[in-house]
Amino acid sequence: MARLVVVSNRVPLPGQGQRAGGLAIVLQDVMDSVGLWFGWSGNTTPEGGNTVQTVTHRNTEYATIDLSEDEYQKFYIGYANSSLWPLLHFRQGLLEFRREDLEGYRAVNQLYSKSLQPLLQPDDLIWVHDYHLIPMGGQLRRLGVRNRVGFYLHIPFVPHSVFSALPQGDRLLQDMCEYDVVGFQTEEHRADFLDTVRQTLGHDITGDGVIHVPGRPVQTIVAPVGIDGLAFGRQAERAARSKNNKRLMDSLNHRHLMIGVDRLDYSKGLPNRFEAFNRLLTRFPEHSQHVSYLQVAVPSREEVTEYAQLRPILNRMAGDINGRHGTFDWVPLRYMSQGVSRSTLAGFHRVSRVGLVTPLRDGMNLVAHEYVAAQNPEDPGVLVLSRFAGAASYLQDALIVNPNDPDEIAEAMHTAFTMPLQERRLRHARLFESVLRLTARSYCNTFLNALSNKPGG
Ligand code: GDG
Repeated sequence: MARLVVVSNRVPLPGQGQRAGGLAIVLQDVMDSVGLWFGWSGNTTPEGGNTVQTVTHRNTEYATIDLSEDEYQKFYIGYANSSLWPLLHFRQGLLEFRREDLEGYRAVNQLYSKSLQPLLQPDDLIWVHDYHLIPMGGQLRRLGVRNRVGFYLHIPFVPHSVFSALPQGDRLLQDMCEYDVVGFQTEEHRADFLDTVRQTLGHDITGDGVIHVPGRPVQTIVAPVGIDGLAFGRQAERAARSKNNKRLMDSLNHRHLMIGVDRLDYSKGLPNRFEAFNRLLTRFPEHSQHVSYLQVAVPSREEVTEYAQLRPILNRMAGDINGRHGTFDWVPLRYMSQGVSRSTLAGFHRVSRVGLVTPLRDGMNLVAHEYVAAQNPEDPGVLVLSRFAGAASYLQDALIVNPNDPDEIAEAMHTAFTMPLQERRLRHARLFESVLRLTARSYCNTFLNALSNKPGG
């Protein structure tokens, strides 16, 4: 069997503990199939990426390079997270572009490619992940790599009219067309990509999603990410009996809990969600004193201006909501900007009557899957889900909302808190079926079948 080589911006080294972030969560469930995982160590050093460090753990070899501070700033903070991330989340107004960042991005990709190339074996299947590393496919080819190379985009793709705001965007599209297979979370993302390629590069595209780049086909596929729902459910059941859960339940004093778990990222729509909670308590005062909302928001990418600016906004809103609605024995909004362990989160999901997943845009959003998987099927909670999360294409029995309208979210919160048990069970049963269909394993199989050119892939 061919060895699988995974390339991602950050490599979660064994023993480093878990960080919030979807890509690592998905791949952790299929680690037994990964032969080599290559990427950045997460360290910046004065000499940058001159040496590759390797460590082997349970049949997987982890190979990492460091970056210099200058490389990190231009590549990661600059182009990847100040140009591509906002643009591909439809936030053209937040897009910052500097040519030196673009050149830094390409240079770091070249560094990755040159460092990876000597580690490759002729039969390896190479799977490159996410927007940080788009140029790698073409760069590896130019270094003489003849292996099958695939690329997967974890975040949305945008319509042509939005994409065209990106200076030199045509180069990026050409880079994406250097891969053998390009994968997306939803049909909509793939369709927007194909339309953008057609309009920008003029390639022929056939109904099976193949782009006919002169001389070579590029297969595009939809391969939605997922989690091991059964395992997460078991973890939640165990965690619900833990000391932390007992403390949480005691503190709730028989009130219903509503939960949100997100990286602190402007794409997750947190200010609108806080405002929606404010409106719930104002417009539906019957919930006053009877519900508590717990928001876990782990800080992320704090060196990017927009991320740093979000934190004080949420702090202020949380203070306003608690000042306005709270009483001496009830804090309506519990807002934590620190991480919580995965098993503790699982237990918290299980006892929450409402799960809030209301990003303004999201490739998929695994928290939606986790919330559903954690529920007790006999007495399940209700998922409130943004129509602009990729997850909404697959979890249609959630209460689907437009995340731009705090009133609509507030109404969905009210519906969720007052939903009869029978309807909760029915919706949960259907949602859980979908969660079980979309596993991390099925995601990998779909992608790797296409990459190894197997029929049905
Ligand atoms: C990208 C795309 C796509 C969150 N807080 C804590 C914590 N988390 C975990 C969640 C979940 C993961 O992090 C976040 O995954 P998401 O999918 O929700 O979002 P992104 O990080 O933006 O991921 C996204 C994903 O890639 C995969 O393709 O779904 O659309 O943006 O698992 O539970 N985990 C722990 N403590 C926390 O405080 N342990």
